[in-house]
Amino acid sequence: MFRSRYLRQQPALRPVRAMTALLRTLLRLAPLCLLGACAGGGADGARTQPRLLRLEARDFTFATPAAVPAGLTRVRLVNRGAEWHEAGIARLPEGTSAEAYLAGARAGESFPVGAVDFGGPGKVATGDSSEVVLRLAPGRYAIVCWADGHVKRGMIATLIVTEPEPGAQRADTSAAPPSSDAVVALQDFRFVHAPGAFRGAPTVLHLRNEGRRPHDMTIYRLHPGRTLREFGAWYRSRQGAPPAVPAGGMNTLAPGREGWASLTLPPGRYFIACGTPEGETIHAAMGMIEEFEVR
Ligand SMILES: [Cu+2]
Repeated sequence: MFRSRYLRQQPALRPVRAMTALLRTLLRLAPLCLLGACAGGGADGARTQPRLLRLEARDFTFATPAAVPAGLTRVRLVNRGAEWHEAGIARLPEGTSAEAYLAGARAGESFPVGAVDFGGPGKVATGDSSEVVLRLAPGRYAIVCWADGHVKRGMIATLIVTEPEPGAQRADTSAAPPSSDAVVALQDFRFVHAPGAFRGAPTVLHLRNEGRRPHDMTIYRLHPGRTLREFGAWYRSRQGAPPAVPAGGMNTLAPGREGWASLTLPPGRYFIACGTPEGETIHAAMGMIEEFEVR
């Protein structure tokens, strides 16, 4: 999540239609499961999918349910806006509110009200979506888009995570974390993972913040022939079309927190970057950035 002062306005981008098409196909094939109906628990007691929390981003609002039960949750962000959007899920300390978070963000704070960053779906372009699995504890949360400082324009929503209902408890406890294909450790200040963790086939990455600072992992796909250096130049100047497009990832995780990101990356050149702020800079500028190729 590139926060507040680091990014300015971005031009509208072409949708990533391939991923949207894939999503549509999946929705046709298994509408009930993807709509969360499978979270009620299998008759045979088998592990079930975590329940789905669907967030829709527009310029500059979130559509979200008011409340969801605690437990493992698939959080899907669908970007219906023209801008790049993301969804950070931050647990608000007792006695604070999304309004207080917003006031802090507008006052220039990078980590308002001492909220705990629980992760969230990484940044995607218009028409695209991204999905993560998180373990949500009961409490009051803010859903925030820090991309280009959108939160300051009011792109924030409240989500209440309730104690699981007695009847639903079994479903929550029987939902297992996704089996992951690779672990990506977020350390101060680098990504640590096995070679080949990022690949073209559908992949679940288990992200763990092993550092002492909050971290995120935003994925960008470079347009053919474009380079990370060119992206850096564009990032500073904001002149012309961006040389890369965001492709999801994991929003900011507080130290010790974890989550799972579901990815299907078309072939191409990519980089991952941590946009979490550190003083006047961001972790990407401190070396927490890595380029790779998906074949
Ligand atoms: Cu970081």
